[in-house]
Amino acid sequence: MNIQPISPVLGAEVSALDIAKPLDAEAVEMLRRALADHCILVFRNQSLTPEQHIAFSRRFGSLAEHVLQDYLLPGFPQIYVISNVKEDGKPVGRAGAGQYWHSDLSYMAKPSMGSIMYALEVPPGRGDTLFSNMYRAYEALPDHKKETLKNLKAVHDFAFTQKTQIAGKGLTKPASKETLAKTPPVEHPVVRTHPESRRKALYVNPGMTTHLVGVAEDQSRAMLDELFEHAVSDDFVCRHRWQAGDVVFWDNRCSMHCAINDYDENDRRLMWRTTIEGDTPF
Ligand SMILES: O=C(O)CCC(=O)C(=O)O
Repeated sequence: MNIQPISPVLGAEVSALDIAKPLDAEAVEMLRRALADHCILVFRNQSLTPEQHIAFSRRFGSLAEHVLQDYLLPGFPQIYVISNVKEDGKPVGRAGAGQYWHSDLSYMAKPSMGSIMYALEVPPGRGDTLFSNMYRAYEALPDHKKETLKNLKAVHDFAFTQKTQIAGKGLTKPASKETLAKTPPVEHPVVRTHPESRRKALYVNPGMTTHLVGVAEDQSRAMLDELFEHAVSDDFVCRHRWQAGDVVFWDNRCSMHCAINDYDENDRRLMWRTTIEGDTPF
């Protein structure tokens, strides 16, 4: 396989590798290392069955079932379907998912380490996904800000995501009381250390982080807004233009992402995503 950076900001393309086939331990180790270094890995021209997508994903950890159970692929609860496609009038997946900056499952005590998205149908030139490099966002902060953030924790809350990003948009069914009960607010360090690269990364996101622990409300809001704006500045962001057959593996420990909704309901966009479980951030 070849692994080449695709932009000065983040991301590497992995070529000459068919991920539908079983991988040896050495290949898995190379991919793991490249992911921790580049934040996202792109594999082009892949063709995967659900079983192959799951088998590839499992080489990197156990798979989580998404908390929004209505959008799992029938027979394959490890695959979360993101799509605007309707069959017989019924949505085949979740429309409009992730159209705000976030890091997957940051509202869980053990958030996801990475997610692997496979594009089956893509509206040409539309429906891109933005990724930001949270190592770089952290590293670019002035020393006094790094010092202020050093021991701070932030609260991440799925109920907040539901209220601010999901409710009222008419695309996703509201989360049930049971789902909300399974996802109480959690606290994570504002700056986390990547367990594999040992680099520090900012770990707050506008879609799921509500406030800083022990900081007055207005100050917390101002500090978070400043960090969010900083983290999505051009210096840290890269745009992935999907083609059918692309697989993008993103590392949730050192990146955020945001899906762009610039297509309409007649443009078919169909993506499958597996979600790899992670550890408690430190
Ligand atoms: O559909 C996309 O491009 C990304 C959706 C998303 O944000 C996610 O799967 O977490």
